[in-house]
Amino acid sequence: MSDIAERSLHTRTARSVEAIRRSFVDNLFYVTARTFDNATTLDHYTALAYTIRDRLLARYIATDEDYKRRDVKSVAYLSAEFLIGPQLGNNILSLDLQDNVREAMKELGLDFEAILEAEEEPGLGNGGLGRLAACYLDSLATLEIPAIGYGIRYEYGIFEQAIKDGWQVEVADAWLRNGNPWELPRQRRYPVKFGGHVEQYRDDEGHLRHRWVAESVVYGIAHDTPILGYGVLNVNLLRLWKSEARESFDLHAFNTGDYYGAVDDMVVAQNISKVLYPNDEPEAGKALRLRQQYFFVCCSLQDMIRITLQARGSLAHFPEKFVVQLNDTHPAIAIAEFMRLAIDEHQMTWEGAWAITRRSFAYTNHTLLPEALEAWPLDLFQSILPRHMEIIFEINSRFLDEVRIRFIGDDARLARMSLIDEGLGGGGRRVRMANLACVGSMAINGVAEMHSELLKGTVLGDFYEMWPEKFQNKTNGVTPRRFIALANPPLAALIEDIVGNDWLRNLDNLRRLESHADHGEFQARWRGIKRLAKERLAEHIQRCCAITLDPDSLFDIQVKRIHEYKRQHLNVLHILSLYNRLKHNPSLEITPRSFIFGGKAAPGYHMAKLIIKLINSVADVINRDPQVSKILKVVFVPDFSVKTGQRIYPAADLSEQISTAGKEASGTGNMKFTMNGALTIGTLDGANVEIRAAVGEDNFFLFGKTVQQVDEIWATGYRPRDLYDRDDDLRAVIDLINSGLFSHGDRTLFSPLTDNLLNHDPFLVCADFQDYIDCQARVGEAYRDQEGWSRQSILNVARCGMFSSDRAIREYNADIWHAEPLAVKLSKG
Ligand code: NBG
Repeated sequence: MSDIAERSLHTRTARSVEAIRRSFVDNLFYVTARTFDNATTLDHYTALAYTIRDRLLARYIATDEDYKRRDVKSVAYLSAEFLIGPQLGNNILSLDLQDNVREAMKELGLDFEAILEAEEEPGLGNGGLGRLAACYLDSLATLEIPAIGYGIRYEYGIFEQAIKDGWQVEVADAWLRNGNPWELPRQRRYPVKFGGHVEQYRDDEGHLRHRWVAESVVYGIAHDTPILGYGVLNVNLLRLWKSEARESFDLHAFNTGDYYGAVDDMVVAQNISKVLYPNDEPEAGKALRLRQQYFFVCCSLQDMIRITLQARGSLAHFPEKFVVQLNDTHPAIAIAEFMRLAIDEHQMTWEGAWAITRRSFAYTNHTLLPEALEAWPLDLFQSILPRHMEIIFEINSRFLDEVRIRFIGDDARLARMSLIDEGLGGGGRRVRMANLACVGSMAINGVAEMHSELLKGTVLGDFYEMWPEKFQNKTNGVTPRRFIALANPPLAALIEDIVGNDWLRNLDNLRRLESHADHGEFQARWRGIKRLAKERLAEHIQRCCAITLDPDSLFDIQVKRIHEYKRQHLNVLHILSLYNRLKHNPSLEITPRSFIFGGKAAPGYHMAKLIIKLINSVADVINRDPQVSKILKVVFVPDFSVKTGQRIYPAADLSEQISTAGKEASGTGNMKFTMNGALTIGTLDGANVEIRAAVGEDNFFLFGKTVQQVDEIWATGYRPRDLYDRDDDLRAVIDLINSGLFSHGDRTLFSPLTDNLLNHDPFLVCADFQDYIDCQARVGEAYRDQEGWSRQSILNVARCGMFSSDRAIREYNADIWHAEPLAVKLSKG
């Protein structure tokens, strides 16, 4: 105790400007081996990062000790992705050291913003799913709920995107090349087996048991990143596993002279945590991906079991020590792995182990797209995880017996619910991971109201009929700490002026802004802040893309992964319709707009890459057109990430959330834009529905077919070409793309895209086109009334409280996890 007290005392004095300055200079010397004269901005970053890290360690250790002493139950959030973003600014915010650090850097004559900018973010996720996991860790810590995020320490995260000649080019993301001040490599390591076969034997009491004789073993080594709560002392853990060979090299092989064979083994083992798979491609059945999933799940469960045994002495107490949330199906193998560990290694009975499993696991589904539902080829699964295959067969046979009793004679249902897809439609037998997750979990949730409802009626409908009580909704949320306070300090300051200082922990307090929505003076300050953010983004775009934007124009922004269902091409068609109108009538009064895009396409997704090329080609023509470019500009900002996002969200006037109804599970970018005062143009899809309800129908630009109308269109037969024939605007823009204007005369470059729109149009771009164009005209009109627009913008922010991830986490905890919050104390602190 006195030990902690001493350390906390140390941190107290260490908070002064003077101490930060001294410690920074020390770290510059002792960590980076630089002096003030020859240090680069990156060195400054490293020195400051260590300075901040030193100041959070007392909290980190106190949390560990308090959690242990109080024998808490923890939430284990299992996720193949954590997109945590840059850490320095966030940790400074959580420690409430912003003013002092800024002052210390100023005294040293250093540019604090430039130092923050030097951080290379860990891109350990693809998009919304990974970022959601990071927001949830932030809220768990802030709400003082003991939690560990478990995942993979990919050596290479999501690729960096460069744009060459309008095309996306992928560059490997060597994010660790400058070191990583935030991670603490740990001694803790666990063995993970792969391949081989299973033997049966009788134990001393004569029970039949199974022994997995593996073909190879790798080790998982824990790397911990502290996750600080805001306004509290709790520091939770993000524990990521790095794969390594059993020994640095195999001594036996070495002694027999096979040095290179031993090196090979090492390389094979290290490959497991080498690189994150980009998503949005149909499941390719990649063996390495399955190994990654099993690898991190196996290490994580061994870690949880160790902690349980240490605290309680018996695995039977697991549900009192942990509740395990499966972030999509990527960690669903945990159900079978827990059974294996319990039965084979801890000698539990099947029934005992299954009862614990069903009390401990919960599953979040993040997509309705059938092609994104994971199903592993059975042969592959069998060869990598032979023991798990047996266990899954056993779970399945017991489960299907239950189904048979409930639904007598319903063979079609049995086939649909089976954990094994028998592959009768071709494609071979497969293991269905979503079914495994449903069968082994106590709770199943979707991520927005509409998505949760659709799940019950479609992909998980059979499971809903079997266990309606398991199904829940947990609408996504995002952390206002990062997406308002860090991303938009001037807005945060204005909010604080009006609503007081507790809003970052109680986002509903933003309601107090409502009464100011009509105040002229307040509106003017509001517009000033938006203007500032737009100028900042314009500077960034000037630097990265050499395109000049007018901060007075309407900033119309769509940033997210590039996917046909998200319909970036619908946005492009609107731009082209404006272009056509301006060309025909140069004196036409149109609200000046800057169209800003950003987002990565999966490397193997050709249509998405063609959409990027189209955006850039349209940008080229429009931005160079002396007449049109006075009114319209188009930009594709390369390498959209958490970091660039923090610059982009605050600058938006209009947020594009235009997915085909029924396709976007929730969306979270929509919430980040709303929090920063953008108005949304959107369909009734995902969380848009709830955003519209919260901010008010009058403050949201709605267009497009509803889910029901979409279903009807498909049921009655959809012929996009008829729309093309009938609708002059639509025909004009599609013809324009095919004219060669955007492809140096090549009329075929974009035909995969336009042919698809005319012949199939799987995401109903043509069907929603006219409604979208009309709605955009209303947007342009509304923007001309700056007072009216400001009022709506203020109301959007005032009413966005429910989209805080704190609300989401409170709901998860109340309805699923039941973990007791524990306020960490620094004695004497
Ligand atoms: C994504 C959905 C988004 C949702 C995030 C977070 C996957 C599989 N799903 O709509 O597409 O906001 O998950 O829930 O990445």
